[in-house]
Amino acid sequence: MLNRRNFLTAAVGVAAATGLAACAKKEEGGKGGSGGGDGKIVLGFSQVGSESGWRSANTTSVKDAAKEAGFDLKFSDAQQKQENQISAIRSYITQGVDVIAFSPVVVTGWDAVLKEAKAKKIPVVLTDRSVETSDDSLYVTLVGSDFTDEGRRAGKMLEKVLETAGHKGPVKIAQLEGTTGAAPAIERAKGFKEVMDADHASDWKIVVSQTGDFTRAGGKQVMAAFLQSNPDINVLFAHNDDMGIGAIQAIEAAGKKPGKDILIVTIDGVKDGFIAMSEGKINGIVECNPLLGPQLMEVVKKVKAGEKVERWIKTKEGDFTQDQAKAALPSRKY
Ligand code: GYE
Repeated sequence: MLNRRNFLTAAVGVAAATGLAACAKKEEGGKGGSGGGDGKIVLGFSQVGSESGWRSANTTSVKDAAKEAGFDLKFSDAQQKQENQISAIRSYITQGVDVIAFSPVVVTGWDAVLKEAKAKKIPVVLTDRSVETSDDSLYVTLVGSDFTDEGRRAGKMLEKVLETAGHKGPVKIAQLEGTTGAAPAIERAKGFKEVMDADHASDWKIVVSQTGDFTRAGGKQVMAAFLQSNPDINVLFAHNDDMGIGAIQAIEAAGKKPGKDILIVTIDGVKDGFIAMSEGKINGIVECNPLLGPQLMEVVKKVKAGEKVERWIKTKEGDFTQDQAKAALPSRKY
């Protein structure tokens, strides 16, 4: 927590200092004028949905930071549907906002709408999740986490968890994947597999893997099916806390003990994840920081002013084991 807060403060400080030093060039990054007519920066933001605790915290952070920065924020929730995000972005283009920011639900299929934004000279900032595009000029920067590294950290976390539990014998892993085609689902799986292939090719095996769409209901339903088809699973790696929490319900319903019969590693670090961990039901959590709002607003200001920004502004985060859960719980902000 402290690390993260220091990092954010430092990042904002650096951004502010750079902003003062550089003289604001209009025209270049944005449309030159402010779409609001009252001098406020108009930011169109298309959110993925409200699928998880992480997402709620992220939405609050974006809204609060936009208010704090004095922006006119146009916000829409795409309910995890790409077509909704595409129409939201189109409507921001039609309205002539200054900057568009969005957290893309999946990685592919954005080129057409991003080209429309570019044609209207509206800069696009990605936040949280990345896209795959043939044309790098279609977005300015990504403000978000390194999901591949989070997957690797989850692999390393599982090593610790197995050791603490004194686990012997084969490690039969069930993986609950995030939304199919989403950057965090692809990259977390990739990072985890890297660790597995490099150091545990003979003793770890992913026996089942399926999407739970980053939701509790999805996690519960898919885990129940996993337990039916593979009752010998002894580890669960869930791409987010919410699916892990849903899975805990399914594990208990099957008469097993989460955190004991099935060791659980998740990613995010939302309050409910920490509560489950302090109750011994989750064994390790890899943090993914949702409080991206302040960093995002700083970047939007710079982009609007035509200043150069880094291509990827990474988020700093930590890892937590059960013995740290109780101490960390009161200071969890989301
Ligand atoms: O881990 C999950 C959310 O994109 C990092 O999306 C985000 C992920 C997060 O639904 O809980």
